[in-house]
Amino acid sequence: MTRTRVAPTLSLTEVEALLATPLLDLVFRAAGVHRAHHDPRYVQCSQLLSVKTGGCPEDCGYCSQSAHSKTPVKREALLSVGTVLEEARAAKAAGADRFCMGAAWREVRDGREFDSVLDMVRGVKELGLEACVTLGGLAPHQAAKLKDAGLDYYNHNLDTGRSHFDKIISTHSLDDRLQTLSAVRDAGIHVCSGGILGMGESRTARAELLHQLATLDPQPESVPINSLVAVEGTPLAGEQRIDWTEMVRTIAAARVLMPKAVIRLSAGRSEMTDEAQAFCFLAGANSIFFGDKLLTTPNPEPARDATLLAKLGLTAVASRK
Ligand code: SAM
Ligand code: DTB
Ligand code: SF4
Repeated sequence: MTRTRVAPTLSLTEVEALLATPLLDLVFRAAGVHRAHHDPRYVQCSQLLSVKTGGCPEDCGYCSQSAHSKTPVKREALLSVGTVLEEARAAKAAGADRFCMGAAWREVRDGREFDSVLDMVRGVKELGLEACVTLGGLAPHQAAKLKDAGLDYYNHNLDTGRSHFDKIISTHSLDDRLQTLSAVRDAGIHVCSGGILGMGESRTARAELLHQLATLDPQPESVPINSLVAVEGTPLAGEQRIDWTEMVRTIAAARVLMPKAVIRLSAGRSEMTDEAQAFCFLAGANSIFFGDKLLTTPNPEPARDATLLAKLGLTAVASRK
């Protein structure tokens, strides 16, 4: 695995200045960085599945699955390995190259359920897909078991900048999240970590998030940038949707700061126009969640995505010749 080392001197002020660059100058610069490090014709496509939905003890203010919020999402048991592998097969047939399984857990607990998740990872790998999981906090010995099962990526988002974190989540800290990322990294699993825009945060908080991600050493291999999907019953239900230019700006800055990472234009695409998404791809996004559902909320229809990619001359990684 090639690990990107960063200049240890990257300052928050520099990241703030980057984010404040006139939009078209920033996109132009980011597009150059993108083309220097990636083949811009390809888009990595991950399909998500919620393998354990709802009833989470954490109080993340954006989340439909928190037991602290009264949302339309019902608590469900862990899906069976067979059901999950059926979904993974369908995702592969539809053109996904990675299958990402999410659980509404605060943290992984050793036992039968974790053993089932390890079987899911093994099964996904046997299908010839990359495997990713997002299961909450993780201890080093659990990360080692996931690595042994063949896991490629662990997703654990920092969500927002340090100055805004405790306005959104009180039941765990940003440092808890960083500790899990260390366990993932030390086990030799690729790190997937990003955040959410549109939770009432300032530009400075967004700069803090990017600074924290870009100064991880090594940098994350995968960086999802989500736009809040405002869910009825959550504390952030009434939050105004973020302007599309802020999404483009943040993606462009992430691309400049983390040249080798794959940057994912993640949640929130259903509410974005094709034109705004095209701008995000130009600014350096080279990954999407694919399939008509994210974890509990809608994602664009696969046919709409296929049309958009074709119009832009982009190809899903799985169709790479
Ligand atoms: N429980 C685990 C955790 O929190 O890490 C894994 C599942 S959690 C749903 C995964 C990530 O999805 C969150 O960290 C957050 O960044 C993102 N997410 C959740 N709800 C969202 C929403 N309504 N809008 C945008 N992103 C969201
Ligand atoms: C990520 O950054 N975004 C995904 C994935 N990692 C796990 C989750 C998006 C969830 C959107 C809200 C939902 O569908 O519940
Ligand atoms: Fe949602 Fe994960 Fe927070 Fe639980 S820990 S409330 S599943 S984001």
